[in-house]
Amino acid sequence: MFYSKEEFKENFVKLLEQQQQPASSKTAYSILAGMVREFVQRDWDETTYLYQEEQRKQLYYFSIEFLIGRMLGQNLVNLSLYEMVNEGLDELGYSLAELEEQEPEPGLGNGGLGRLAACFMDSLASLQMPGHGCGIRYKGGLFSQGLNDGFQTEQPTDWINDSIGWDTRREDLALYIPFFGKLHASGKGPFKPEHRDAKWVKAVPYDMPIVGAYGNTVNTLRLWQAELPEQQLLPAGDIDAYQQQVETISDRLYPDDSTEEGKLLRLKQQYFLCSASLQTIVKNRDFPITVLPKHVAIQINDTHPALAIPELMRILLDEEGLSWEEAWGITTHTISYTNHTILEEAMEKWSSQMLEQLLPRVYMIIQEIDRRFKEKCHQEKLEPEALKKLAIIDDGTVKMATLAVVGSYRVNGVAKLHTDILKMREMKELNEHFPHKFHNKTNGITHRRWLVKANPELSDLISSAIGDEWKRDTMKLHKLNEFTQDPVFLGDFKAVKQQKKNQLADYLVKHQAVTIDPESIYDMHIKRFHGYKRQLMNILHIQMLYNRIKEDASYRPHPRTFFFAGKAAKSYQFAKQVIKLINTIAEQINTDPVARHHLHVVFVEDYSVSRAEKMFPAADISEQISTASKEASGTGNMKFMMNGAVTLGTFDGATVEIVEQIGDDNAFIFGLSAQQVMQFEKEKTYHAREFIEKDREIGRVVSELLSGSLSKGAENIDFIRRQLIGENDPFFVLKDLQHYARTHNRVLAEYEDSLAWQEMSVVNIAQSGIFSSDRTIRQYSDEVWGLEKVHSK
Ligand code: GFP
Repeated sequence: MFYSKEEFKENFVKLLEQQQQPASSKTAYSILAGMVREFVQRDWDETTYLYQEEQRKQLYYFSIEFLIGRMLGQNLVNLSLYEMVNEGLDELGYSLAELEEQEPEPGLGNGGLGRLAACFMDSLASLQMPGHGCGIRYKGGLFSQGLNDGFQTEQPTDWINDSIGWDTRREDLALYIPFFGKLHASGKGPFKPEHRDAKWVKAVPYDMPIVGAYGNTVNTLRLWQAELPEQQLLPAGDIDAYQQQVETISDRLYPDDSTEEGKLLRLKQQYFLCSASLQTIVKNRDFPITVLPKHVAIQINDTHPALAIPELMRILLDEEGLSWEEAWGITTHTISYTNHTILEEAMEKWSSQMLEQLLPRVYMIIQEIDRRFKEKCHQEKLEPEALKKLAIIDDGTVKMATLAVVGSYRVNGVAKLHTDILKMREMKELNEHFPHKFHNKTNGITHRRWLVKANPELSDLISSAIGDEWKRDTMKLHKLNEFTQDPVFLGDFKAVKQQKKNQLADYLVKHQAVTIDPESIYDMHIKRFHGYKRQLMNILHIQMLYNRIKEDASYRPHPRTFFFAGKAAKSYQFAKQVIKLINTIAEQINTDPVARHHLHVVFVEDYSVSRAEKMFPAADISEQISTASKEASGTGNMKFMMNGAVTLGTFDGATVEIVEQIGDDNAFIFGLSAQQVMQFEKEKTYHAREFIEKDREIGRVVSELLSGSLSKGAENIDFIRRQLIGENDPFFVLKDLQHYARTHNRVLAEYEDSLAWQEMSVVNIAQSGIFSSDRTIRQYSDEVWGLEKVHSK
């Protein structure tokens, strides 16, 4: 333990001296991380003890992803030790930033959904609320991304073997999960099935401390690892093969589900997470099971953990011996559900046959939930179409979103627009059936990582102007509104932004051998690759700009660097082709003797939390250009805003609420509205071909694309061609393209007026407080979970 800089230095040096090897950065990192881990342990034990002692209600957040990022720096920030340790190390000749870079980064998430879960963990602990995460300890996480000739490559990561281990193995809490097998009725009386010939998997929890700021709360993120069970539970046959089968359960996040085998593996992962987490909650309780909802709230993050509903029913019925009515009452007062998307493809559906085979008892319970719900709906005399929509099991598939709504006590969308669309359209029938279930909880982000940690220069500047109360209460950022016209403050802000831009430029030289112009405008489109997120529209616009520079000698715009970063799912060919297209266009532009002085396209490889921390603070422009109605919320939009980037986007997701906060004058909004998109979808009156045929610029760029000159061989754009032409451009890329281009021109003109631009940036920061995940968590707690603050120093 250390409480002063001198004490820290003394301990650190002592531990260094005990090392056999020379003191590399890696060794120094391990020593420092070990010291912080020890620091945290005492508070962690105390928090755990207090939770048991006070018997306060606990929240368990079930999520297939937790994109937590590196822990060392954030833990130091939350412990208020960052500056002290930074100075201490500096005096010893070490750089804390460099040591932080040594930490292997867990790739336990893909995009916004997983990062949201991580922000929520931070907020729960910092608000001193008893809330814990339950997830999977994927050995390989998501893949790490590389580029080969502009194509995405995917390599497994190995964050576990390389790690100092923030997490602790809890062998004492290991559990066993049955898959496959057959059910047999046992004894007389109520049906009590015996599960025979099951294939057992051992679930071992690894607990990770989640360190809260401003107090001594340390919550737990429990990640389950799948292992071979003990001898007596092993099946007959080839044990090595069985071990391999078992271990794949916690091997990768989102295994390829284009095959039946892949689908089965995903289903196994989901049940593994739900069953292990629920079994521990029920087993380790110290209250009667009938009062579970008084002591426990479970939030399911999207439908991946929706099997928690039938699994909790199974435990209550078969292991606790409750009646169906009692069990259903408890389940539907314990579990609540967050929906993150309305995209048809992402609304999970499992084949009944597969479910029945893999999880016979759970499937039987789903059938009974469905039967009872259908019976109720029939009594309401609904139209057959409505009945079909309300069915949980339909056409040989189980609709997980419907199951999640029926089995939860509250259901929420993640931004106002998204919740409205859920209520009015996607889940209209369910909302009518359960009128009080649906509510909105607009997402948020933790300012502790995305501003205090990622941008200490800006944090200091803000504190120098308004004091540092905003760190505890981000609504206090409002006070910055008094500085939006202050030329000195605006000048200081500009200098900080420049510093962050320079830092990113240096980082890219070092890590990707890319040189960019720090004086250029940094325009960033960073998120997972998807058709609706419209990276394609962005790159087609860049190609239009290039064509204009080549054609018109008088068009020499302010230099801009366009950044792209994000991963495409392994089997998502369209998205992978967009990545290739971006890199092909990048090469053409970046090597052009004229164009390269005005445009630069950079694809930042292997996007991760730590890279994001370097990018958000350096951005001038935040691209939020999804097809309106498709992006449930977005959280990158909030990270950019908080760092003073100005939004160029559509009226979609939480961007609508961002604009509500800052006013129309402080953002650049373009394109179809959600209403218009939905109208076109309904009436089918949009024809992409007309844009190709009638708009000269669009026609040109599309023909360049289709002729193969932009793709180095037309076969590389098969899927893009299919989407734009064959499927009539379902994301309205060509429809919005010209409006997007005109809006870019407006952005450029405004950027030239430096003071006005800084003013817009500062208004964005001043109004960003409401998008802190602390606000979101308070709302969940007040309106859904009923948690109480536990203790503070
Ligand atoms: C998904 C949705 C986003 C939303 C996040 C968190 O994120 O609109 O902000 O969940 O709710 F699409 P991605 O996984 O797509 O990034």
